[in-house]
Amino acid sequence: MKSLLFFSILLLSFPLTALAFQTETYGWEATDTVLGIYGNGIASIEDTSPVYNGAQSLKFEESPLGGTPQAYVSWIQNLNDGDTVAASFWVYDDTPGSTYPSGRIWGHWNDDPSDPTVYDGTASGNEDFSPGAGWSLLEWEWTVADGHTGLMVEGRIYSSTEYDTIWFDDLTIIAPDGATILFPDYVVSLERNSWGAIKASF
Ligand SMILES: [Ca+2]
Repeated sequence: MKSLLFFSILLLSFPLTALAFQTETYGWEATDTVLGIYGNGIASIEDTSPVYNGAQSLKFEESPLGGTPQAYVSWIQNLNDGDTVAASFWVYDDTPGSTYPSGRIWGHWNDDPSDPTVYDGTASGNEDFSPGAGWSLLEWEWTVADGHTGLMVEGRIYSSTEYDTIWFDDLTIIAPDGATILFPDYVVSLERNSWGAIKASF
């Protein structure tokens, strides 16, 4: 009995460091679209169709045609080497196979917590395009290295015709507890996560 009690205490005293992750989601149910855009992308709220979940999604179209427009959908800050960040979102693409438009999940480093336009190099991502049978899930996991502290998650559109359009919904981010996860409504997230640190950086 004594040894059982000791064993129970031993189990309870192990910190759950391996599980110290936070999960946050964003579904474009309010008015905020993106944290920023690179290239010829136009972001707006879709309130009719297609919507994956809830009443709204993010509509992302390309105009004029050129380059690979990127919608900045989440910014994860306060990262350290060895941290892992996982992101996923649903993409609506109804042109099957390799026919454009197609979506992709990608990322780049931004280590300046006060400026969402800073680019500190590619973080790569999932090489797969959305398959084009309607809604599909794209996901990727990054491991932080080389002293980077901020990761910007991109929703990309690959397009062949002006006004090609894809839609995003139900974004999920899983990051270490110590990180700050920012969504397009980031002022609210900042207040919730680390208002003091944010006030210091703006
Ligand atoms: Ca939604």
